[in-house]
Amino acid sequence: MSIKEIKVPDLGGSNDVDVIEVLVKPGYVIEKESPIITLESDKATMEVPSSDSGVVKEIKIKAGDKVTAGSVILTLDVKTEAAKKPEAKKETAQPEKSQDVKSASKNSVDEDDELTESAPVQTGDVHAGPAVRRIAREFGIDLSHISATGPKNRVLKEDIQNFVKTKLSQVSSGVGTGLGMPSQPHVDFSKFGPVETQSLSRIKKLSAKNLHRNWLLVPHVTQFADADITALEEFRVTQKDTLDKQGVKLTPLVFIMKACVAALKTFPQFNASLDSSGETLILKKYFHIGVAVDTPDGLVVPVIKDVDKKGLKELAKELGMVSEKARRKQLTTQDMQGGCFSISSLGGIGGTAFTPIVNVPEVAILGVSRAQYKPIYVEGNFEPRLMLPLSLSYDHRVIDGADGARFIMKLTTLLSDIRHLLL
Ligand code: CAO
Repeated sequence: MSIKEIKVPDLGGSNDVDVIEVLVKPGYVIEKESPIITLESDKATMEVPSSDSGVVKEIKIKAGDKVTAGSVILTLDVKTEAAKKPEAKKETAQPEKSQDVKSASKNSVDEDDELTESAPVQTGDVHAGPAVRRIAREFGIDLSHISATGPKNRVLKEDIQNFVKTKLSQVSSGVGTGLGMPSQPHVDFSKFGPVETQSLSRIKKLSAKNLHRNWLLVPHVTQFADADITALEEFRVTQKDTLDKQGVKLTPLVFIMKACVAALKTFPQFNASLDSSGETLILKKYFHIGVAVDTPDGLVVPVIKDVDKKGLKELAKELGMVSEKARRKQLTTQDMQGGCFSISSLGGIGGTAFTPIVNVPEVAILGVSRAQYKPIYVEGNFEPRLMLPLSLSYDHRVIDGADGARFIMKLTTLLSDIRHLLL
């Protein structure tokens, strides 16, 4: 092993020149003439080539430092065999400290990239070194589209990597592919204040993808209406204690599920799916209702099967079991398949209304918000009535606005007098 210091060459008389970027790390195998640092003076930006080949041992400077001719940049192990043939010897050159050995050979820079101190590499508004420009050229990336995070607004290699990563993730999530969607810019938020990064849970990643697809695919319309559930609530309260003792929680949701089934029977186009060609409607003769459940890991939508065939108590029991299963992460794929129509109830939390996203391939979804007593004008007088806000989103390719309004009015009628549910 022979350690050699690699120093800053003559800078044409310039002193205290800024180090903008260090292009190598300990463990890198470099060849003579490989660019190792980028300097920037008032007049020019230049990449300093190594005066020897070898394995980088220690970096003596960092971005932001100022250097003069003779300043030590790094130390190089010039006798390591790997240094002679960097590509062939990459693995064997794994250093004692198991550092990552990478090649930073001269080949990584185009023949036409000037590496001398006279090389001005700032063109237009974009500020980048020759090696970065070469990578951008290879990927066909216009540097002006990249958010620069380097000193003095300089585009770094990491900026190109982040740009490519963002683009690839957008392709896999469907953004920017054929829909003319502008892509989300990459922003370094840490420039504005302290930040923390958290990776999304598996459920969140999955639902983000589905929600985004559904949002883009379906022309949504949301219709709102309030249902008078004063009588329903009176009935529920009379039953609640008895059922509580049996471990069954009777909430307004099970009544809403039954009302939805009755409305789906009246308006079969809501109990349907478009086939994948988008030209045929498949009408379903069964009534499976998806219920959105909030879990610490994100939103899941288990499906309660054959709601038309089950009573309120049975439904309440099943809903309790299934939401518990969801929160314990025990739902199976089968538990979440086969839904005809979904309900998303935020009534236990609050809020006045929201616009739920249709759960494709279903064609409609009901959002339920918190019921409130409101003064309602009844036969010449204001009466306190418990009003339940409903938000029906539907796929306008399948359902006309008039049918959307009819469906939600049917729901309000059914819920305002639950005897209708018996018919
Ligand atoms: N108005 C007023 N009170 C309501 C109500 C409403 N619309 N809906 C429920 N409540 C009451 C219940 O009666 C219960 O009170 P009591 O114990 O006094 O009876 C309380 O609020 C809590 O209800 P709950 O939320 O535990 O039960 P639920 O049957 O209404 O809902 C479930 C079950 C699983 C749907 C719910 O727990 C849940 O996860 N909701 C969130 C769904 C969600 O995240 N949707 C968003 C999807 S879009 O991102």
